[in-house]
Amino acid sequence: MKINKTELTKTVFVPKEIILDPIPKILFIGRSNVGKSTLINKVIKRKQMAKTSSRPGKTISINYYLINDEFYLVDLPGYGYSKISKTDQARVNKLMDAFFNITNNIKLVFSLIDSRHGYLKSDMQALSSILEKNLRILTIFTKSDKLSNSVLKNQLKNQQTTYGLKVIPFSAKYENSEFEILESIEKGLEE
Ligand SMILES: Nc1nc2c(ncn2[C@@H]2O[C@H](COP(=O)(O)OP(=O)(O)OP(=O)(O)O)[C@@H](O)[C@H]2O)c(=O)[nH]1
Ligand SMILES: [Mg+2]
Repeated sequence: MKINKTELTKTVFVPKEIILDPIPKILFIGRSNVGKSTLINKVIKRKQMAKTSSRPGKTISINYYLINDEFYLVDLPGYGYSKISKTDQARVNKLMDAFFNITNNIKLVFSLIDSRHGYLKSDMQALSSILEKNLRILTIFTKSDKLSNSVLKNQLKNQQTTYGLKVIPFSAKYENSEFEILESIEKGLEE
């Protein structure tokens, strides 16, 4: 998969702005601060296309990036950030519900999980509505540079045996770490 063209098409704050066109969509979802925007930047090889921060809760909108005029990468708002105001949280919940109800042609959902913690109960809660929809989900373990090789290996094995999941390790700090993700996107678009 070669990415020749990227364009931030739309930033969406309210349900009525959600994109309804049939262009294929690849989603990125995960806890606030897990590294969604950083990963998207790495995948599209743009330093600052997707806004990142050390303060979590930055992405409380849905951001659509049109790739090669062919498909969207979608940066979804992070869940599980306790400092977001009740009003904002309610707004985001409503936006996400609407998104999963009216969006068509979702090809693949990348579930981003901090490699140090693995899946937590709260991840399962946040993902439950997606699991119900029978969408294809692939797990990415982010920030793998924060673990030693042997600990990371163990973590990957654990998730495999506990959940039967194939997990892709990723670090924004490692050269070519996005390669397997790009391959998965390509496959996801074909199916
Ligand atoms: N060490 C390390 N830090 C990372 C990595 N990826 C992201 N970070 C850092 O983690 C913080 C959060 O990254 P973001 O990409 O903004 O996280 P996000 O999931 O988009 O966060 P929200 O938009 O709040 O949901 C930033 O300070 C990043 O620099 C990584 O692979 N390794
Ligand atoms: Mg973000």
